[in-house]
Amino acid sequence: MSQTVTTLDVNTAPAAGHGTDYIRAKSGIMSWLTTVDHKRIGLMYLASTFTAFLMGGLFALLLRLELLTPKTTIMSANMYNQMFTLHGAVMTFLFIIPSIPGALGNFLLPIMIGAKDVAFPKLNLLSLYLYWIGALFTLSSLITGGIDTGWTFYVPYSSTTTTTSVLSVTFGVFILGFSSILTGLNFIVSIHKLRAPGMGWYKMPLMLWSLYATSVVQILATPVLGITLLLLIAERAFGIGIFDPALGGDPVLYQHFFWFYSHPAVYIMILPGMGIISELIAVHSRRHVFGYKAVAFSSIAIALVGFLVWGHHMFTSGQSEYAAIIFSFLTFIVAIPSGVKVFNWLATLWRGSIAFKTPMLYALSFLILFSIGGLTGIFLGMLSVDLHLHDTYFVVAHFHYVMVGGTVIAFLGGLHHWWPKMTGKMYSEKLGAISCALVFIGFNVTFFSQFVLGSRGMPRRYYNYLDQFQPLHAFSTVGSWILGAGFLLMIIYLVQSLRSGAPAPANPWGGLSLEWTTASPPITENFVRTPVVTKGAYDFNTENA
Ligand code: HEM
Ligand SMILES: [Cu+2]
Repeated sequence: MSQTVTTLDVNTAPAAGHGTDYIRAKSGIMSWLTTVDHKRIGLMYLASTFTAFLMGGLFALLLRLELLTPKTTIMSANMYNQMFTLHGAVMTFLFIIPSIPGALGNFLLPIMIGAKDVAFPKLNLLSLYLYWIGALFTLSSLITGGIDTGWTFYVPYSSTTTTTSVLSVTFGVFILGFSSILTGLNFIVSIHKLRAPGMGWYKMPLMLWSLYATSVVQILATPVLGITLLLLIAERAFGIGIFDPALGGDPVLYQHFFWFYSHPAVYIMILPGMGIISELIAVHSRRHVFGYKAVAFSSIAIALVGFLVWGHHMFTSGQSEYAAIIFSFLTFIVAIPSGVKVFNWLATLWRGSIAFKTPMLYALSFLILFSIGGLTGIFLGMLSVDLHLHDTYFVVAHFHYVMVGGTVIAFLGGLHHWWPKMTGKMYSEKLGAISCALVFIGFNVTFFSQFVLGSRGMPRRYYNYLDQFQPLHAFSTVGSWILGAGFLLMIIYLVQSLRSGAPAPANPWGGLSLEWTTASPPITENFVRTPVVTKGAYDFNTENA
């Protein structure tokens, strides 16, 4: 059963005149580098962002290895500063922001709305090229002396003091911003203009509402980061005196500009993940999502209220008490729409016929880890508590629970859910479950211990530390090895799946949204003819009745 009035098969079997699947339709590297097919662009984003993840992950393992002992273990203090800066910058700007919209979003969005491609296919390819150019500038610092400012590039250290490669890295991030804006633009116009006949807004999969909300933030917030980085570059290159107190500037102004983007940016990171979770929970429990409209509009609410809380990163910057109280209050407010999602996902699972396939295991892991991340965010939103926890490992643990426990886990769940559709291959469910368990256990061992470290006063970004913190640091480091083993096992069985996996059927999980009506992998044009939508994406009840 599906959203179309026609039977499932009509849109899967390539009819006469239609090419083979999008992977084999054309061959040769140039057919990829010049493609405007959203699916191919999605796959290239997947390969690029996953490479960035592996690079950032390697830096993380080296950081954790250094933290195994309170004194020098494997690297110098300078190297440590450079390593966490690049880890944070690579993971944030090259992996987590572009990964879900660029890879899964590009592959899925046109198919989910019943279209052949996004609204501006050439702009879509340009967004990928801008990503690659931005990545080259950012990573060139690996051979030009590194960067040691922290991923936030705070002034005046970044503008006047450090001798590391601030200009090339910040220029790289500046370019990456345009890649993000173009992706958002394409998604908003495609959703408004290219939905198949019959697909009203409330018939859209919730993944699309999340991508829509993400795109709004990408378009509205990213220009602020662009301007901030241009001013930093001008300050460093020409000493224009906008941030440097010695020249009449204000370094705290930089923090306002930076976080006015970077807090909404955490929603660019988490909203797409939340969209994936709605899909996984509905399909693998065969239940209509509880409170569809509430879940849909909570994405929009998160995107908008998320613009009002940036000051909670600056409670210790000397901002006025009134500003701090308002930012603290608004931070509690922004937690409400996230809570709505979590409770609606739980209500959806209730009495569902849950299939514990790998995607669902990741979805259940997300529910636990994201809740811990979200709740500890409320701790940090509390003025009196944050004064003690700011810049400690409690903060490091909090954002890893939200960004790794949330977004990365959702990304992996989505990757396993749509892998058969993207590649035409099945993977080993047994190895999938083992790897998910290793990731879940390794992650909690690595980062839960850091909540304890932070609450006992262990500062972040410290190369050496007091002996009393060593047992927990060592425990955390061992956790990072288990986490690394889980990711490694996943790479092994997914590569194996590409080489010798069983061919995937069009609809391995029994989903009802449009991507499951196409072939696995889909033909270049996606559909033999434009589908007509008569039912919602989660009408499992109707199907059962
Ligand atoms: C996958 C396993 C990961 C491990 C083991 C890990 C570990 C670490 C460690 C040890 C630090 C440095 C702490 C300090 O000295 O202050 C750090 C910082 C950071 N990590 Fe991760 N991380 C991981 C994944 C991620 C991911 C996926 C992101 C995604 C955005 C991320 C973003 C950051 C950021 C932004 C910082 C702060 C860097 C700074 O202080 O400038 N990490 N991480
Ligand atoms: Cu924030």
